[in-house]
Amino acid sequence: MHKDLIFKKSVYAISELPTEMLPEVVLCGRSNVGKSSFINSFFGKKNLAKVSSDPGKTRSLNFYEIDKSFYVVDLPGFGYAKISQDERKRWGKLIEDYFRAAKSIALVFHFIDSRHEPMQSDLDLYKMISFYQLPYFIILSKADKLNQSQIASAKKTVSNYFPNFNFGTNLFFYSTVKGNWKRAIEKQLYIQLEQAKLNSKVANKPG
Ligand SMILES: Nc1nc2c(ncn2[C@@H]2O[C@H](COP(=O)(O)OP(=O)(O)OP(=O)(O)O)[C@@H](O)[C@H]2O)c(=O)[nH]1
Ligand SMILES: [Mg+2]
Repeated sequence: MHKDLIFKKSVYAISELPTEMLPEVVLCGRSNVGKSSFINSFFGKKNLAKVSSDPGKTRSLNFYEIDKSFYVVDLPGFGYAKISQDERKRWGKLIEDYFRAAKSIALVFHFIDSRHEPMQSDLDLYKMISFYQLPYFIILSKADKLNQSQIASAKKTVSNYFPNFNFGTNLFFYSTVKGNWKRAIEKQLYIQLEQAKLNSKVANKPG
């Protein structure tokens, strides 16, 4: 399905954002939840994004270009204990500055490890991004680690925290190991990208 996947650039300061405008699909969430793994698995290119068993692997905003038609932006994960206070502040600021500066975010993917309850930092992230009123998906990652009854209880838990989200529309399970959850995300992703294109055509219409 995806033919052309390239790593575009790493951004360490807002002044370095790509100048070429494409719709952006932003991946955010706590460290180690599987954001970078998602890129490799979902877009079917091994080792495109750097993944590690050490949390805190992604330290910049990493832009990947998909089929010359949109960017996937891999953000550094938060909540990683072993980084310095200064570095944590710098990441937090970089992420907030990015949301403020970005002009073409089409969709936000917020990853939460399906084995754990959403944490305060997840709620804080949601609150921060909600301000921008962007299309927003929650991805419950590593679902291969759950059995059927754990899946059911994860569904209940997350619905308590995020009552205005619906499974199959903007709330999904995902696994890099089992492929059965991919299709639903893919479908909604392309709906949102089409919508973003339409919106930008309306916004750029002369007169
Ligand atoms: N079993 C299983 N393991 C996964 C899955 N997704 C990611 N992992 C593992 O989880 C670990 C962290 O994955 P990353 O993709 O590096 O996580 P990240 O969210 O990018 O982490 P940061 O860069 O620190 O923010 C790696 O060891 C992955 O192999 C999944 O769906 N199932
Ligand atoms: Mg990462």
